[in-house]
Amino acid sequence: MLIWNELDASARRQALARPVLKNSSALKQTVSEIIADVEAEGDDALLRYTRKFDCADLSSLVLTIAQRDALAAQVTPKVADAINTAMANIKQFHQAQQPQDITLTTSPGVVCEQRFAALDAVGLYIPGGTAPLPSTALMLGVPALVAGVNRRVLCTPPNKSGAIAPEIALVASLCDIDEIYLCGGAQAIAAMALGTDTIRQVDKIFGPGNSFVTEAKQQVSLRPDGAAIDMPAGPSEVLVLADDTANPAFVAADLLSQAEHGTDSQAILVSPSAALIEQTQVEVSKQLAALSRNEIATLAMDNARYILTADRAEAIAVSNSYAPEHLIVQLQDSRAAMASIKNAGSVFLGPWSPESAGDYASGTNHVLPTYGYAKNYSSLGLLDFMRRFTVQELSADGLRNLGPDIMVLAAAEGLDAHEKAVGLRLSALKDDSNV
Ligand code: HSO
Ligand code: ZN
Repeated sequence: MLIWNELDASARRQALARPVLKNSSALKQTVSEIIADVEAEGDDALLRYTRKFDCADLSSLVLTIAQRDALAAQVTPKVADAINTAMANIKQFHQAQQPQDITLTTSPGVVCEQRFAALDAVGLYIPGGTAPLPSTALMLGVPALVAGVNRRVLCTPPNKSGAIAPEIALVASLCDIDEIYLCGGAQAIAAMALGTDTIRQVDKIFGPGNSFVTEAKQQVSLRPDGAAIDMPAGPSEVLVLADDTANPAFVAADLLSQAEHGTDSQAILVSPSAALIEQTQVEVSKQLAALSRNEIATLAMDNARYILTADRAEAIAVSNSYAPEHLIVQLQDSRAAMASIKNAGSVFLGPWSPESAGDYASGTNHVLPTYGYAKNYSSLGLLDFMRRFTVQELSADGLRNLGPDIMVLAAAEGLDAHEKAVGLRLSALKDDSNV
């Protein structure tokens, strides 16, 4: 247990430090070679890397709609029902985020508009690996559908026999995704960003992944001929704010649900109650033993931090400076704490709001800013699948009124053509007073 009051500035920084990201020069080099190979050889490179990394010898990268639906039909009715329930909630919450266009007359005869349009083509990356996550497919597929994105492309690595998890196939079918490619890793990101014969280029790439995927997203996003990305990524994290009114078993379970994601997951408990911290530690060891991903969770919990603060206000201040991806608040009157909570990707209020609710089914998105980016990035939502642009229209009177000021500003910047573009029109208006 760390006692916040006894730590100096550097020990406090250390206590809230994130793990160093694996972005060595070797990783950067490997990823840039993969991207270059995909650019030069297209589908051949994709098939070769899929043989090498996924041990799948594919004749085609495409999962057809018939194959998608045959896989989807294997999902048990119980799981299919739960997927449908989750989807309905996620759909409702993202539909409610539909933005309103603005039309405003800023000065007489000068109309300014702000409009929103869906992106034309998006790439949704769903990792494979030890735990393929159909919930992530929902978190990306639903807002893309609701936003009205024209081309929704899903890339996910195949298993050795060239198939994907039936649950992912079901989500793809529910989200009406008909472009599915059996392709993962940096090579999938390169293909979606740059295009190959089979996989046409997209405008923006979404979704989590391992260090290769994350690095590839960074690299393609820096290329003018590449694609935009959703947000920078780091390991998943949770911070629980709890006092002695909290149930230690609930707190422990929330910390562990983060820990089981990966060995680099961050789990932090900040509390003004030493007793709650001690009871939670006992609960953690008890619950840890029973988890099927016990090894992963144990390694992650080795880096867990338990921080004792002087009071509730200091606990909230610690959380704000860490800026967690997930913030779970189990304080007396958790709702009241919202007034001072500033930085968090997603907040879970009160004893009955486990992170799992937002991970799967309540309706909020589980793609969230990690690694301190909750200070300056937002949680994923409908607007990330849209772009915002403006329109303006000036009437003759509008230009008559505003034109002289525009000309003064253009002259002050020494930009003659700008000045003329107004001046010529004003002269034309003088010549033709009927306009
Ligand atoms: N907690 C993860 C999302 C997830 N959890 C998927 C379970 N499945 C990152 O927000
Ligand atoms: Zn989770």
